[in-house]
Amino acid sequence: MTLRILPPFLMVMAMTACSRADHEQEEAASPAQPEPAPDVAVSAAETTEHGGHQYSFGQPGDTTAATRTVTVTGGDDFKFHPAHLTVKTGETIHFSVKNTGVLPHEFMLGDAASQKKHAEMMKQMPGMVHADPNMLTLQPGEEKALIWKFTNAGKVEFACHVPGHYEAGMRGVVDVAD
Ligand SMILES: [Cu+2]
Repeated sequence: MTLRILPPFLMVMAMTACSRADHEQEEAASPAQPEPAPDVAVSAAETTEHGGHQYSFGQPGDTTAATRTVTVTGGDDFKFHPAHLTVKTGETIHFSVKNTGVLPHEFMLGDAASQKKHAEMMKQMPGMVHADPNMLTLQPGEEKALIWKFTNAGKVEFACHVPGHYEAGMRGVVDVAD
């Protein structure tokens, strides 16, 4: 694999240059068995993930491609309403998320691994404000939109990682059906 000898910043450029269609084909061909990557590719993948480019559970959606709007509320009862949602693979959802409480809350979409990673980060830096396309930080009364395209069948979670909220039950599930 010739990319292996490139320094990480060139790997990032090479990876971000891939077209959307390429990614979809790769994911469709081998959703569960990613090739073991050499160390340099792993660090490049993390860089692109932090840059908001690649996610294992879908991708930032285009507003005009949204097939429906789903209103989700979250409040100081530490629950999301609704807490369960079913979508089809390939569907783009416009989430309209409202914080109905007097405390700040989050709405973060992610697979189990990314939820865990973010929860640990929030414990270390509770005041941290995020600008990733898979999540919203909502002040009391605030309402924001998040557009997401679900590209892989399986379960995606949504959660609030303000310390203590997830443990209190502030989470939900999106079932992505074939
Ligand atoms: Cu919360």
